[in-house]
Amino acid sequence: MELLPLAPPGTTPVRALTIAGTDSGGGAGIQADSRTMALCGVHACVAVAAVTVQNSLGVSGFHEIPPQIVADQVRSVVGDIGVSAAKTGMLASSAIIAAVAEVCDEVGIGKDQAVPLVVDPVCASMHGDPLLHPEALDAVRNVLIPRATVVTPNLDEIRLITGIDVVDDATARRAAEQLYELGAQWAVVKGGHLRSSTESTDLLFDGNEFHSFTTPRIDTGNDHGGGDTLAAAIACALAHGYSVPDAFGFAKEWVTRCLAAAYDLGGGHGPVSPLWRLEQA
Ligand code: PXL
Repeated sequence: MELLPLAPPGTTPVRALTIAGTDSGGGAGIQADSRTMALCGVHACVAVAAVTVQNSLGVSGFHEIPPQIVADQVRSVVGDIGVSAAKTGMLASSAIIAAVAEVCDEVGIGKDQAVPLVVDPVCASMHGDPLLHPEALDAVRNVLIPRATVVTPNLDEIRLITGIDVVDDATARRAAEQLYELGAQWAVVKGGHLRSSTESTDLLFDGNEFHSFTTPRIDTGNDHGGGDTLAAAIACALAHGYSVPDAFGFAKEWVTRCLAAAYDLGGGHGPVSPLWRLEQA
């Protein structure tokens, strides 16, 4: 696969911003985003929206950052450092989503703006622990997704957001159409969680055409942070100037390599790992 270029030592890399939650276990959330960004030649700016208490066995609690502080982090880094792409992950509440939407409009992040926005509409951890208050689902549908250049829900999130149970190609297409109708410029439907196939096929839809991307399915119990890594890699490729379909194609190969390099950690699910890139010349 074609890797994203690293900045020569001492030169300023392209920058991207993640607006998301931390993971004390270092597997998902901002920690996954920052690792992928670094290894894709991107300087990661960070707006912390929530602090989770978690290890490899699950999330036992979280603390939300005041919405104004979340927005201020975005305003602060965009005004000084500048970013070429942004992504959202765990935003926890409708108040944080509203503050993020407002500041993104103000600083030019989002669909049809200067800086593209990848929205990973995080609702729950892989263990099923909630990371979004149920009251915030309407804000995800009506405030967050309409600002997305690309939206990247997993199948559980699609069920919560659209009510559609994706089980085959027809339901995947219907889900992509509904996500597009909610206002996303590009909708992704990830097939990686459909356990029935030896391949993982994802759909990308822009209201006109379905693009389909297939990689071998990597069966591993260690897939913590996979969704975050995919969305972060899309943001990295966009920051490097890729089109959305090319960015998605890159990100799908990236996360497949990261799944193949995942490692055991603690007593539960280990993280996908982008550290394989350190072995490349
Ligand atoms: O993988 C989704 C995710 C995103 N953000 C945070 C998380 C998780 C999953 O556990 O903890 C902070």
